[in-house]
Amino acid sequence: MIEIKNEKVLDWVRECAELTKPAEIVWIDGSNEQLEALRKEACDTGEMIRLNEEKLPGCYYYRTHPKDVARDEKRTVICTTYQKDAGPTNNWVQKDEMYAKLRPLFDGAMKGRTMYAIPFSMGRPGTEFAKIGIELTDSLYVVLSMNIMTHVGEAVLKQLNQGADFVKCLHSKAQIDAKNKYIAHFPEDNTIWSINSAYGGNVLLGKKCLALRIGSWLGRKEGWMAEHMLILCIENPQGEKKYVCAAFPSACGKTNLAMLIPPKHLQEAGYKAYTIGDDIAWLRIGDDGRLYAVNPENGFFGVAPGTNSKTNNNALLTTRKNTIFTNVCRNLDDNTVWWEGLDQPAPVNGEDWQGRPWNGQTATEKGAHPNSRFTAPAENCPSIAPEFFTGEGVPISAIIFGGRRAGAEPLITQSFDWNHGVFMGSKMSSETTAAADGAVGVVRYDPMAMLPFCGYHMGDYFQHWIDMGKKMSNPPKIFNVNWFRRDAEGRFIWPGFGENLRALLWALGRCEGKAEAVETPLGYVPAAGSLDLTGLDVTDEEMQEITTVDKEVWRKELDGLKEWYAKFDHMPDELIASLAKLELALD
Ligand code: OXD
Ligand code: MN
Repeated sequence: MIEIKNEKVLDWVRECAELTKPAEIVWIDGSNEQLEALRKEACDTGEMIRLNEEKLPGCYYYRTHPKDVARDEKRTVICTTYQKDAGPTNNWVQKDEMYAKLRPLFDGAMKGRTMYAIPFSMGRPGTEFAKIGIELTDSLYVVLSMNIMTHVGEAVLKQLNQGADFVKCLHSKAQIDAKNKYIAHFPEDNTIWSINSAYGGNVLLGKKCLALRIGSWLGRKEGWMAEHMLILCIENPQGEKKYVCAAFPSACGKTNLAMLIPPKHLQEAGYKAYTIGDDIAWLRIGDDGRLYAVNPENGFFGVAPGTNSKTNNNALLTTRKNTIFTNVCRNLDDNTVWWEGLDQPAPVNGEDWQGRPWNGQTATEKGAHPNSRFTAPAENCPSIAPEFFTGEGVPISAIIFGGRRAGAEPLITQSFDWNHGVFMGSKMSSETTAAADGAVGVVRYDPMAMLPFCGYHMGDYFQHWIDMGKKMSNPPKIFNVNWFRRDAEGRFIWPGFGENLRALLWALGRCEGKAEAVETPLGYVPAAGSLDLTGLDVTDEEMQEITTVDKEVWRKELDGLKEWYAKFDHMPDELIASLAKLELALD
């Protein structure tokens, strides 16, 4: 391995080792040899289980503590000098106070353990978009997962030796003590400290912590954007490629949309779809005044339950090798994995996500945790785009916002312009899911799907969006979608999954000034007949229901929206004006 010579790096690692007192320090260089030895070690200690080598080559099973199975938003904190910088939607603790509180918890936390030092890059090392981090951790699961999710290897080590700056990420699973769990961000110091958790979203510090919370802070400072968005490429029958970004709250179908398979008649017509990213987009303005996006990650940390050959065959195929499964159900007969919704019979001789004997025929409880996950290399994905491998940005034609709402929001709405699109994003709301601790199914505002991930004051975040719009001569068009409308019986009206491409093609049609639309108080919705419905089992009345704006419903929504806006001590004038305009249009 290349020896690290960067004094700043060495000083910081020494300081963290003095605090956490590990038995030894091991540097991770991402080589296969080293990783293979660590995988073996993880299996020897029982931390991980090697799965069936023929059916799932290179795959491993891992289980977290039963109370440590999701992102913990109550324990996620933004620590700045002044509260005004964290804003009203983040948990805030004064940064010096937080260091003082965390130091005793980290003191000796790695005693008798190995501290692994993982230099990693978000974004391909050396590209314009990339940022380097170093994660220090006492968890082999973190080491092996970071090697899937980020770019680890010699290129990063070389950059560090050339003096590259880095985000300082310190993690200790400590005692997995829920009372002392913290995921603390110090954006002023480019620092993240996470303790007493082993769940991916809390401990794979390159992902939510660096790429979104610290990333959004850096983006504002440096003039770019870090967003909770998938990136999808759609190729038309003429071979023209168009790129869209889409923001949905956690566990609302971003991975499914990112890997969508076009409906048969569109495939036959020559449409293709390719995946660039499923969770995070970093966006910069190009010299041509357009917005360009990269996926800073190198793998997918996807929700397993519900993934099957019909809902997302590409995701399923992605997980067939070199994947780590967390908190799913294990089939003891053939040492494979299973989860609810998989198109395979449940095991009769299984172990549930907590390691208890589980028989799919008699079980009354779920075999896999609803937020059980797969951690899989992006290169496994059959639909991965060649653009993913270059790390150069792709030009974005459309930005799609969306939430999980049984009513109110139409299937698809186009904003009047960029600023109105920012307003659309600011009023996004969704029913909560199992991806975060807490009640599931409660409607909450989740602007741009960034409520749990924005590292600073959201009023300033909206202003940053407005300011970015001013700098672009050719900004993407902005849309809002809702795949989750339900009828009186509670059934989903829109079929979703691959069929969502129909709505995206309408959006791309709008970008080219082709598709017909009708103006409503919320924006433009598809005119009757403008959305391709070939072969769909949705009646005209149902289409009418999901593409119109119910003023009565929206007057009630408006009350909630005003309350939401009142939370902020400052909001861009442009958004206040959009809110007033909506109120007027609903009268
Ligand atoms: C995720 C999340 O894991 O949003 O991507 O929680
Ligand atoms: Mn996410």
